[in-house]
Amino acid sequence: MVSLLEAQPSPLTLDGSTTALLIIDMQRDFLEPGGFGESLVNDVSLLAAAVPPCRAVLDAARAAGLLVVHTREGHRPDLSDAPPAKLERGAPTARIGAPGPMGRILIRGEPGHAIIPALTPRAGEPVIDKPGKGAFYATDLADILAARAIATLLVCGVTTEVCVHTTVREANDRGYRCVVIGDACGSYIPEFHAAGLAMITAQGGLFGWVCESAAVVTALGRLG
Ligand code: TIU
Repeated sequence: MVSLLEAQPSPLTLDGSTTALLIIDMQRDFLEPGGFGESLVNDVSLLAAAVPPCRAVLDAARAAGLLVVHTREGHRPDLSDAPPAKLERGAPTARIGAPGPMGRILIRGEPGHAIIPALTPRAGEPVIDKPGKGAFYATDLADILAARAIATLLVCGVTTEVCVHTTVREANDRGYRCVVIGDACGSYIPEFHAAGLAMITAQGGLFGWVCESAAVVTALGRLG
């Protein structure tokens, strides 16, 4: 069944059988104090506004029977998959792998690496552990999407201009129709959030479409 989604720069049709919801890095390490986001000297409370819209589209996607894929950014405990160039960059208050209140920062299996409780994956929903910013790099995401013949990605999560954008750029080059759910994304830097969304729709849809979570809920409701 097909439904029309209101979006910028134009509406587009959604086929529930070939559309997936991709939720990027809604992890405690980015959204809660004491994690990686705060170690980079960010105000993590700026990301909180994205949680209810993410929850709304997650509920709608589950009800419509869409494939839901979650991602987590993080590294192996021995840091063997963390390039020195990533570890040494910037001036964080605590580096990747350092101990923090939610365990070692950005390390798989630590409490801070987990997806926030409001968006906990259900059994059967793939969770992609990624060492980079893009969700396709060094993961089996492309295989999972191909196995379900997914052509359209509804993308949300954090942060807009970093892991969401990198993933959308990767997906765009791989031929996916990418729809970024603007209010279900968030950034520590509000002007980067706005610019990131503007870049998606510029020039007639350079990387795809941008829409509101309410529009996704409406469109998916017609599929269910
Ligand atoms: N998930 C993600 O976006 N990783 C980041 O490091 N984002 C920042 O904004 N720093």
